[in-house]
Amino acid sequence: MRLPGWYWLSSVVAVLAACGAGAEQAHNLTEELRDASAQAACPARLEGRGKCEGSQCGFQLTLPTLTLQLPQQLGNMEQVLKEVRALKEAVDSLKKSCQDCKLQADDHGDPGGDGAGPAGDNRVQELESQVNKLSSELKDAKDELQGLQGRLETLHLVNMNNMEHYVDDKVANLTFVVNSLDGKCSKCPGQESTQSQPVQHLIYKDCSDYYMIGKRSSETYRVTPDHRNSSFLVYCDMETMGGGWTVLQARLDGSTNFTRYWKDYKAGFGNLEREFWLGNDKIHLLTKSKEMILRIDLEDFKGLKLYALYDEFYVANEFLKYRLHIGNYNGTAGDALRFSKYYNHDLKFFTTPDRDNDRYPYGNCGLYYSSGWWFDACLSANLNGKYYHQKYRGVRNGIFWGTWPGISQAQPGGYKSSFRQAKMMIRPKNFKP
Ligand SMILES: [Ca+2]
Repeated sequence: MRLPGWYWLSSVVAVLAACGAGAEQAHNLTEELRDASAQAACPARLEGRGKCEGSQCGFQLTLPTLTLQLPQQLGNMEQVLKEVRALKEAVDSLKKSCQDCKLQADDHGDPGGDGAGPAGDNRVQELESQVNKLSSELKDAKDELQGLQGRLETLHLVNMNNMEHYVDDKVANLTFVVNSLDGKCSKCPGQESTQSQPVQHLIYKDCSDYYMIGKRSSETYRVTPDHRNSSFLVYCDMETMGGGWTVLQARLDGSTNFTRYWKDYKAGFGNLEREFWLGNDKIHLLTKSKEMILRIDLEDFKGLKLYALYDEFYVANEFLKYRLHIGNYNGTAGDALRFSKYYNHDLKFFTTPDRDNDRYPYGNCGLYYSSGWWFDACLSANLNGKYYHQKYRGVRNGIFWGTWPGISQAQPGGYKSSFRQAKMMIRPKNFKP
């Protein structure tokens, strides 16, 4: 930048003034300024420029090398500047590589990973919608799978029952053939010794078979309802309504505790001559062997005796949780097993205090009512309840038959009726006494 003439001149004058000479003096004493001592005192020199005349003459000022004393902090300036330069280079390089990246991404049709642009937003939305779609498809597939699983279970149960019936039919046919051959052989020549013996069934499947060979005494007999399983003892009622009954359960005096776990109800417990539960595995084999009817006999402490008859009775195996199947009701005690839409023991699984297969979602009916039974949610009948010797209060966990005369009039919290006797027994449907 060029300074104005007046500024330049005034500066020179100021320098000379600092050296102890006036302006006029400087103008007139040019020669004296050349003096060495003067030079040492003031290193700046002012001299004329070549040959000239009067006021046209120019002057030349010579200044020594300028050395400024700066604050110490300014010494770091150079280092700072270096760093700033390095930073700038780094920024430039980053900027360039960024641009390269963007160009490369554009080449590949990918708007880049920052997702900040509208293209990025679209991509995210697209991905989101795809994820939502997949999630909904997954849910549909899961529902479908559950449906299929349910159908599979139903099919499995149906097939199991069909197979059981098929095998049973075959075994029944074979037993019939064997029995008839046995009868024929006893008449064969050379078999005189056996001819004198009465023709007997090879297998007594239940009490009705003993009745058929003339047994009329009510007592225990050995039966083999299924040749693939071992035989076992049962109590036969040969008197009630023509006889031939295989007794499954009996309550007489409270001598046997019926508050028991699954394994006891499975195997059976008690005394066959008194109070007992025959056992779910045995009941299953007996009802699988032949088409059975069920008779229930009840007596209260007033001496009232009533009965219920079901023209079908089948108990499934343990795998199917001893599910109950009952047919049409007939009798005097009322159809308490199929009391209503909400209290129906037909087609229910067996539940014990340690095995909850009932339809009550908030707890175990077997635990609450102290017994093993085909509980619904929970009961309109329970012949395995506690044996009370008289009416009782509290939880209705005694022997119970919901259609018993007067029983529905019981007040909540009031006294509950109890039963002196209960008995469950079965007989083949086609039995003719
Ligand atoms: Ca339950």
